[in-house]
Order: sequence, then C-alpha cells, then structure tokens
Amino acid sequence: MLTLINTNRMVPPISPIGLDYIATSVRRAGIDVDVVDLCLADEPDTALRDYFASHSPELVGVSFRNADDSFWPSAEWFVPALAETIREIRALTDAPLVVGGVGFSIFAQHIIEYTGADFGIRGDGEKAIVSLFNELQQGRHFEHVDGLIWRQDSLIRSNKPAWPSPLSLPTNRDAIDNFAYFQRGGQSGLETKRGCNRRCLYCADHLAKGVTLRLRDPSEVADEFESLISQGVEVLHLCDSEFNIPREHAYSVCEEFVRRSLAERVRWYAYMAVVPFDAELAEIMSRAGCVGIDFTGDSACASMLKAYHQPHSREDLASAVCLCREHGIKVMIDLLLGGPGETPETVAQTIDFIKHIEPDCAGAALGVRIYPGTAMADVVASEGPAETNPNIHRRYDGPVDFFRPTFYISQALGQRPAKLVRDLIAGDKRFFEPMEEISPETATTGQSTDHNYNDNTELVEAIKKGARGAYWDILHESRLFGANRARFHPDRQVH
Ligand code: B12
Repeated sequence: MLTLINTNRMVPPISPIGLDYIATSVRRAGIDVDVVDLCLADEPDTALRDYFASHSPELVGVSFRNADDSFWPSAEWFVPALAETIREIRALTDAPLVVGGVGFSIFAQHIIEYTGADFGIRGDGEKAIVSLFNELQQGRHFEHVDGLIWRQDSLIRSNKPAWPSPLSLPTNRDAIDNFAYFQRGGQSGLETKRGCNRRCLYCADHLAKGVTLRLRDPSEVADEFESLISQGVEVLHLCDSEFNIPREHAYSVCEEFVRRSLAERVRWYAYMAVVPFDAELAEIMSRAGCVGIDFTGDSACASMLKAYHQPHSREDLASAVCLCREHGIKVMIDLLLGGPGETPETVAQTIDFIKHIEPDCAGAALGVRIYPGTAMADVVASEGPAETNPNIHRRYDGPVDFFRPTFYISQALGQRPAKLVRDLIAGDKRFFEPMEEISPETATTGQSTDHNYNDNTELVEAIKKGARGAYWDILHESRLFGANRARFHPDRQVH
C-alpha cells in the first residue's frame, strides 16, 4: 500500500492534479493507494493521526507544489512547514518517505537536505513512484528509478530527471475530490503537454518539466476534460507552461474540443506566450471554449523584452489583445517589472503602452524571483558579490541563498519601487498593482491591490459567493463590480 499526501493548504485551494495522475497510475500498476488530502481536511494534524492510526503503508509520498509564493513583498517560504509536516508523519509511521512536486523539483537536493526525507523524485511522478515502490520491495536498485534523489552512506545521490517521452497520462481523474476543489477553488486544471523549450531569463519551469515538449494526444486531453465535466467541473485552467507552444498542438487540441462540442459544457483559460498567436488560433480557441488568456507579456519595452529573452515585440502584444477582443476572449497581460536594466523610463513606457492597448487587465508584478540554475542567477553572479548587490531584495539574514525567496529589483527604480509603479499606474483599475513593502502603515490600512493568490481572502469570498474562473478574472470582476455580481453564479448558462 502506498499513501499520497497533499500538503498544499493555500487558499483558494488548487486541486493537486499531480496526485490525481499519480494515484491512478499507481492503482493501474496493481498497488493499493490512498490519498490523504490535507487541503480539504479541517484539522490536518488530526487527519494525519487518524489516518496512520489505522493504516500502515509501505511508502508515503508527499506532494510539495509551491516552495514559496514567488511574490515580492510577501516572499513567503513554505519549506519550513514542509519539514514540520514530514516530522509529524515520521512520528506516525516507519514507512519510507518520498517527496515530489514542482516546488520540490526546482530545489530537489536542498529540500532533501533540509527536511531529512528519505527520497525525492525530480520530474514526473507517475512512473517513477511505481518504480521506487517496486525497488523497495525487491532489489533496492535505486539507480534504476528515474528522477530519484536518495541517500547512500553519507552522500545524496541523484538520477537523471523523470521526464518520460512520449507522454500519456490517465484520463480518468477520480483519486481526488475534483468537485470540492471546483466549488472551493473556482476551477480545476489539466495539462495538454509537459515541458517548455523557451528559455526566459527568470523561469524555473525547465528544472521541473524539462525543455523537451512532450505532447499528449488531443483525444486523451479531451477524454480528461470529459472526465472532469462528468464530476461537475465547469471551469478549467490549463496547466501547460504556455498552451501555444507549439502552436500546432494547441490547434489540434482545440479541433478535438470543437469536434466533441466541449464548449457547450465547459469554459477554460490558458497561460500563453505572446507569440505565436494569430487569428486562426484565436478563432478555434474561442470555438473550443476558451474564455480567457493570460499572456506572458513581461514588458512592453524593447530593451527589457531582450533582457528577459522574449521573442515578442510590443506590436505583438497589441495584436494579441486585438485578436482576443475580436474573438470574445478576455485578456490579461502579466508583466514582470524590475528586472536587469529596468529604469523608471522603461517602466513608464511599458505601463503607458499597456494602457494604450487596453487589455481587460494587467498584472504589474514587481521583483524577479531568482531561481538557482537559471540565466537570471547567472546575471546576478556576473554583478559581483550578491550580499552587497543593491538589486537584491530578501527577508532573511546571512548569505544570499536562492533556495530562500530572493528577488531582483533594479536599483534604478529607487528606494520605493512599488510606489513608483503605482504612481505610473495612477489608479487605472485594469492593473493589479504591486503592494508596497509591508510596514505598520500598509499592514493596518492595506486593502490588497495585487494579484497574489496566496491566502487571498478576497478570492475565497468571491468563490464562496459563486465566482468561477481564472483568479485574475475573478479579482478583476470583483474589484470592478463587487463579488455579488450575477455572472459569477454557478447555475448560469455557459456559452
Ligand atoms: C497552472 C499553474 C497555476 C494555476 C493553477 C491552475 C489549476 N487549476 O491548477 C494558478 C494560476 C491558479 C497558479 C497559482 C499559483 N502558482 Co502556479 N503554476 C502553474 C503551473 C504552470 C502548472 C502547475 C501544474 O498543475 N502542473 C501540472 C501538474 C500535473 O504537475 P505537478 O504539480 O508538477 O505534478 C507532477 C510532478 O511535480 C510530480 N509530483 C507532484 N506531486 C508529487 C508527489 C510525489 C510523492 C511525487 C513522487 C511526485 C509528485 O508528479 C506530478 C505528475 O507528473 C506551474 C509551472 C509548471 N509548469 O509546472 C506554476 C507554479 C507551480 N506556480 C507557482 C506559484 C508560485 C503559484 C502561486 C503561489 C502564485 C501566487 N503567489 O499566487 C499560486 C499558488 C496557488 C495554490 N493555491 O497553490 C510556481 C511555484 C514556484 C515555487 N517557487 O515553488 C510555479 C512553478 C510557476 C513558477 N515557475 O513560478 N498556478
């Protein structure tokens, strides 16, 4: 017997879809599996104690999605809480313990060292955990388990990441309570592929998912949509890094959705790169049920787009907004302000241009989370000793350690960069503004204006009142019109 534990208790709750896929794969391999979902439990400690009082698994799998909230100024770090949960589990069972999840995969070895877990799996969990389970039963040839990080004598060893290709995933998603997540979290998720071959300066996705695009068969994706619809899910957010890379796959997936008339039963949102995007793709996405796109815009200033290694131009941003408008798709542009070379002038150029092209909303995130193993970390290294680098922002003492939330905000933005950005936004309601650094002043008066989904009570309340959709869409609507707006009501007709 294998027990999988979801440790992500952030609200609004996001369904642990990785565990849903893994549990089904484990079951298919003939191994009994339970999921203990601490997110849906009222009292997580009691849930763990009750479970282990009557179960003795041979392996415990712990899922770790977010290592931190990647948001300055909150910069909340979740690794200490994971270590605490692992200590609690250890006190309740002698079973070996394996950690996995995207938060784990980015910092794999650090997390094994910090938490004392026996094993970790970097990359996809579906096959790797079955292989680990089997090796624990017979042979213990741990070097055969893809993605495994394990201890041997006093060393920590690691195998190559588990990124199996071709990719085929279970479509029958019933190991977690998807409907409860839909009701409490306002959406559910699913992937049409894994991996990303873009190398944006700051992005850590390649560490968890690899750089090879591993595409799922469109009919498999549509089967999974139908499985979720049959469980009462009406709104989905695709979990691909960027849905339109590659464009042809996105197109084929939409064709299959159209063939099955899925738009009559579900609406969905996606993260997308600004290019490639054209009228033909926009049109079929709309017909396939897509109602909102969140573009990785980053900036609308040529020098900053170059710094972030983005292939798109400001004209591409304008064209993307127009195409969405023409096809009835809501559009959000995610900006990343404060990167290397950012100045008040480049921020002003970006904000002015975004106002001019009129997306439904824009996320003005300030501060680049620096991940080890990314080009962003190389830039910081090239700027000299990190401890005295004025661009580095953090909330911990001692040496700079990218394992802990560490951010880059170009010093050219001055002492109060958030104020500078907010002043440029000048109250334009389409923008999610960066919060100023937490101070007694903002702590008491602060109505949040940002789009940090970490323990976001505004979102939780809107979802309780019936709001469904991507969080930027819900927040935008609720800030503009109030959370009671009728369009949020779950009983309303889709399309
Ligand atoms: C889509 C997405 C969102 C959507 C989710 C929509 C939805 N309905 O699911 C939204 C917009 C809501 C969102 C919100 C946030 N997100 Co997000 N999100 C993603 C994204 C693109 C995909 C996540 C996903 O579901 N993948 C698909 C599943 C199947 O993959 P998986 O969880 O990794 O699981 C696999 C493996 O990891 C492994 N595995 C998982 N669990 C386990 C357990 C065991 C035991 C084992 C062995 C293996 C294993 O096997 C699984 C199957 O192969 C990732 C980036 C990425 N490409 O992964 C960022 C990402 C996970 N998000 C991130 C962050 C920071 C957040 C927020 C905290 C942002 C914020 N401040 O608001 C919130 C958190 C919300 C929450 N409640 O948890 C970061 C985390 C980085 C970090 N520092 O840890 C990521 C990596 C993006 C990034 N690079 O910054 N997110």
